[in-house]
Amino acid sequence: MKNVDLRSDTVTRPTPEMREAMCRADVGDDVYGEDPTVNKLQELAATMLGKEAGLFVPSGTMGNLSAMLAHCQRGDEVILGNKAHTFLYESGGISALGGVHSCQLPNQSDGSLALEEIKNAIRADDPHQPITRLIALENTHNRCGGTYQVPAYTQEICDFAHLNGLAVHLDGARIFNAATACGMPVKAMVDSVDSVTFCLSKGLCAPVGSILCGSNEFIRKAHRIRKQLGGGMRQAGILAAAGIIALESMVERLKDDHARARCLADGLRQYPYIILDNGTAATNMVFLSVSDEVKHSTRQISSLLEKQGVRVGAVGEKRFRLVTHYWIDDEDINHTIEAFGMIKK
Ligand code: TLP
Repeated sequence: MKNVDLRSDTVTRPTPEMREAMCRADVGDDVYGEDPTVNKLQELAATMLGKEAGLFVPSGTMGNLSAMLAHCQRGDEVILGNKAHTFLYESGGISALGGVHSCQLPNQSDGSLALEEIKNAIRADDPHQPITRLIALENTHNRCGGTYQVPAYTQEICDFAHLNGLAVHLDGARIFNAATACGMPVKAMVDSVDSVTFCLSKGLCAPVGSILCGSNEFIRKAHRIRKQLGGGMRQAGILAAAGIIALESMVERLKDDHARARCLADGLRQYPYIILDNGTAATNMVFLSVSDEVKHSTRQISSLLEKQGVRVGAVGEKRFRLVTHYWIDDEDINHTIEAFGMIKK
């Protein structure tokens, strides 16, 4: 039986090369700063992103949380999108743990925030109001369909933020996908932001971990917060070893995931009862809805697909997300297209 798991690129298992590197990894106690493999990964990531320093964290969520708590004090406000991962899917950590208030602006369909709306959202110097401190962006944008923003957009927001004494954090969980789609080095994508988190454990295939990058001073603060959150790891070099392979040999191939996502979208277009989101697939995600012509419920559709060995993410009423990654090949794409042909029967 086939197992085509398109629920997310988080389901990726480490490659044989990663497992090998994990076995051989030189390790030490990272809480003492003595794990050579973690140190190497952090330096490599910071260099690739053009930032002074990097911090290895167990998850993207902890990377974003540590960053936002490092930028903001209790009672400060962060401007973010109403479809941002940091707003929707991180358990409200910034307010629960940091007392940080959020101002949610509508994400445009491409995942961007309108500069005019940001301008209007900045608080007056008035004791009734929280202090606007930070703008949080996301690239690629998950809930907006895996869409990406070009560096000029990020630069425009950052220029405005910096002129107004605000910092900008980028949730770049899939920033390497964004860079691939733009055909630009990742450094150019994050040049203007003050801090950025990216994930090693999505399209880059490492089993665990994300990196937060920023200035030396910022990373020193975030390092303390990571410890407060319980994210100080010991012989984490075992995990970092896979992260190094992720950065050295998995970035180039992301274009294959994007090509397969486009191929999947093109194949599904033949079915009149499948409504693909406009612009899908911009990167490695395909978002679609199934029309009422198909009488099955969301659950029944998922289960019909599963019976054929295809797993997809249900993200709403008859609405699905399919994410391509390293463990999905051309045959899996064809099999998935065929499986969608069965849901009408
Ligand atoms: N996203 C997951 C789910 O949480 C939705 C997925 O399957 O896509 N930022 C973005 C943009 C993300 O998509 C995710 C994970 C994270 C941050 C958090 O990363 P982790 O799961 O490592 O905490």
